[in-house]
Amino acid sequence: MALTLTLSLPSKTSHPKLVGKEIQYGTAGFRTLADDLDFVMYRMGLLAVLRSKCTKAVIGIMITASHNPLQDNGVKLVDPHGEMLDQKWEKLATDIVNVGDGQLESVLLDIIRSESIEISEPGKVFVGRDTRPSGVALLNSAIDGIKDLHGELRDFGIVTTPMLHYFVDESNKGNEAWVSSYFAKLTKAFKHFCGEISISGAYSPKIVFDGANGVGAIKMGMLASFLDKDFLEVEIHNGGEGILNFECGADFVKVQQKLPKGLEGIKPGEKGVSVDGDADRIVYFYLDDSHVFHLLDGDKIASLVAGYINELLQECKLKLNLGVVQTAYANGASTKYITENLKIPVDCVSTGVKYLHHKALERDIGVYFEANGHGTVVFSKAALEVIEKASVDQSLLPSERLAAAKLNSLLQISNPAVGDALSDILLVESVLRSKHWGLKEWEVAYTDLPNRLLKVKVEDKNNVQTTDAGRRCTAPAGLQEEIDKLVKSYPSGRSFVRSSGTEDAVRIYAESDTQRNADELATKVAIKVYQMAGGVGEAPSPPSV
Ligand code: NG1
Ligand code: ZN
Repeated sequence: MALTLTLSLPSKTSHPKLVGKEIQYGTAGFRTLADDLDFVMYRMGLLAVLRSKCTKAVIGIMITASHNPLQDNGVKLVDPHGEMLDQKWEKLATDIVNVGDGQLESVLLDIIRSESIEISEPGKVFVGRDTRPSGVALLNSAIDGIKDLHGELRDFGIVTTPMLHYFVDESNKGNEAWVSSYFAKLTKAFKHFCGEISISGAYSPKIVFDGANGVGAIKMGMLASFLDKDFLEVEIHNGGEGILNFECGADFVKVQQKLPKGLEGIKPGEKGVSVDGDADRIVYFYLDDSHVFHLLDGDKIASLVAGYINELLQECKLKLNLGVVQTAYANGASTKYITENLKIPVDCVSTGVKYLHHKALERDIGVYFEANGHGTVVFSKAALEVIEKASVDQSLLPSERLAAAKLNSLLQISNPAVGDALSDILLVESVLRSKHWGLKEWEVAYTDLPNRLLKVKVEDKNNVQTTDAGRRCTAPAGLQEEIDKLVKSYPSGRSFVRSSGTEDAVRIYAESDTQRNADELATKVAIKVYQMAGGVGEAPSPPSV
């Protein structure tokens, strides 16, 4: 039957397309200067309604540019289970954003046809945004798009990215999706886990919290109000008085490997925790007695949490399949420790949470973390049932039942939809409390290989193409061979380059036996990228040796 459907888009003329270069739905959706995003938001509002009609489920729109500077913003769609947008639809998103105003209706009709969308289905969209002032106008543009296709809207206001993912997931499961139910679920499980464990040894429930001047600070304040100080004592810094992500937050601390602004007064041994601008990443840190800075990043969190889950599985003698998922940015020492010491299998996948999440779902229990502190624990329904059953199975030893009960509440603390800084803090604190550890006791498991992350601007980042989970470079021709030659001359050397999915740049990662060597290797590789992949602006400075 011929489709006679036509679309009228009354708000289209208020959101004209900017004439500029193509933009792509990248690792975390569209991300660029906020000033350039008005028409993108409008079109994502339209697309979200179509995606909702297509999946017959609630879809999320999150407006954030995460750890990027204040003047940036971005948008990503959240799929029905709270996961990142389906890859086929990422392509549709790119198509819809890059067509001229004149073709917009016909591209939408193409999607309706090719995806067999029943236009009379309801379209339900949840929206949320971080604290960026630009988010208000951008949200209104998205709402125009939602309304033009007669979608229903629920606006959660300022929320963390993982909260929005959680609300979408819960709502589609038929559960309540309220801010209060989110906090109640996390804190109930945390209290249940910690209630039986006294505070002793090197453990302290106090954290010195860097909120990156963003939504994480607001929501941490709310989370803390559900917990008294015997559970978690939080001293909040960078609560919004300064500039978002400026010299603070998880990305700054991880990349610069130093204290964030505002936490200069942290005392040796105190637990520092930084989140990023939309609170989906965390890193821990502390100063030792000589005021030397120590970082405990996503790799350390993965090893702590997976190691502990493994211990519990052994104690309750459940044969569940546990695995860790990392990316090429994981420190080589962490991968070695997890596989050789903990004897837990590790998969390496391409950068981007969607890849980690999907790989982790292949296990009964999957722990995934990017080195930058983005990650969570996921588990199958069947695994949870086995654990729940074991926790009350009178034929087991009391110690076995107890281990299963602990595992059960630990899994309830995680946000299974996506990496979540707030739930990750509660996870880490649960494990540390259970082991009576401070950060030093956690840190000694393995020593990070010194590393350096750099970036280089090039004319077109698509000049750099990679394979093997981003670890080998296939274009420009000859670059990989140059990297291989450089790597050979550094003890424990490893380096790779890939184009960023969130910034207009090529990233360079290097590790080696000393910080000096890691820095030198990273700089030499950066110079090669600059020379061979069309570097723009100032060339990376040669190492001073
Ligand atoms: P890109 O810009 O593609 O490297 C960065 C992070 C990713 C992921 C996304 C989403 C690094 C090296 N890369 O991606 O791991 O977190 O941002 O925010 O940390
Ligand atoms: Zn983020």
